[in-house]
Amino acid sequence: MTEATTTTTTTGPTTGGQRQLSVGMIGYAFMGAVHSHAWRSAHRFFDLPLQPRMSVVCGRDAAKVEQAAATMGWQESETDWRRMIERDDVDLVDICTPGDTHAEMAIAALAAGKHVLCEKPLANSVEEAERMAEAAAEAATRGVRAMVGFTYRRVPAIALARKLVGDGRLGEVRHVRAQYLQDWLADPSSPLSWRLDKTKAGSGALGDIGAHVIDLTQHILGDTIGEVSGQLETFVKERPVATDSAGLSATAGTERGPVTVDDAAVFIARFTGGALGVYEATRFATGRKNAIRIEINGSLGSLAFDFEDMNVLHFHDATIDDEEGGFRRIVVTEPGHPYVGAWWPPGHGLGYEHGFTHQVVDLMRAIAADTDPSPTFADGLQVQRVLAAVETSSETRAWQTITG
Ligand code: SOE
Repeated sequence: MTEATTTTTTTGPTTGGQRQLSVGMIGYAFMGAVHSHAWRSAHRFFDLPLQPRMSVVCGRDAAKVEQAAATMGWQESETDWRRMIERDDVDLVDICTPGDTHAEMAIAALAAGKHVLCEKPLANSVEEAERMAEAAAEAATRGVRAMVGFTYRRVPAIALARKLVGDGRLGEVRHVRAQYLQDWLADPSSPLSWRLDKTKAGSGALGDIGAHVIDLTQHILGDTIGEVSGQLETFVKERPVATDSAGLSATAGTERGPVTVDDAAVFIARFTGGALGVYEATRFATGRKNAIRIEINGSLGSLAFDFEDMNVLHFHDATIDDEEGGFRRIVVTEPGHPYVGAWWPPGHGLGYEHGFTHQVVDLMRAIAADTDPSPTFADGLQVQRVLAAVETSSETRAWQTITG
């Protein structure tokens, strides 16, 4: 591991009395675009202790990354991430690259005294995630902070769900039902892009989208999964190799190659606090585009959420008379709802990109307050352990306990 070279508390020069946080981002495809939007918009809507400065975006192709810098609002572009993390005008490194690069980049950035925001899942293996969590814990002693991008925690309806559970409105939680359903791979002629390559992505639907619902349900409950029993399946074993890809779109070539990750993952779980969980993650649910569905049943009530109707949370209060009971549709667009007051007048609703803005807002506030942002790399490691346990369970056809 690289020696820690810098002791730092952020940040660069001040603008109008406000400290600046200079950001360097690695990767500029789908996640890079939505992260750029977040860095661009955060200070326009939220009162922040730090002023983000979009210093530099990094990618391997000089012409493409220069174009991305111009389109997405970065001041400069760079082709060497190692050079980028050493720059004086970079206080925070935002990692938006495939999982096989996360450990090396994040550990190097933390050692160089740079705060880190790293896309999910934290890593491609438990071993990498352990090294990252260790590096983050050490960096925190120098005031250097690290966050993993489980963005959906910052959807207002999800934040409200966590609050209701935390306030005891559901009583004792007994059932957790969670699905992440997409269909962008259901067509067998869809090209083989990096998300279908285990060496790059670590796993398929399990890590790419299953990781989100694992994190979300643990976050809402304030509890962790203790054991799992699961099955993975690869329905389409071979696809045309992509000649080019951008975000989720790719161009198919004539050559064919093997799919080395799961297309779908299902598992059952036991939470340490006693709740039972049923999980499903698939990119083959025809007609479902980005359906993150969570239902939680407790002794005093239930909650239900679907990202395809993301400004709504359904709540059943089991303490009121049956005659007046049933799920109530809470429209989460009011100023008192988490994050909402910073945006539009009541009732106007938010979209996919807002969760990313809330993520950088919370990250900047934590950095300025010299506290760990949430979710930490330790939280990312815990999710990684659940992913690994589901994979092992699928191979061994046996229950796996989450240890560590
Ligand atoms: C593709 O399945 C993907 O872009 C994921 O990688 C993201 O994490 C998810 O939020 C949307 O879908």
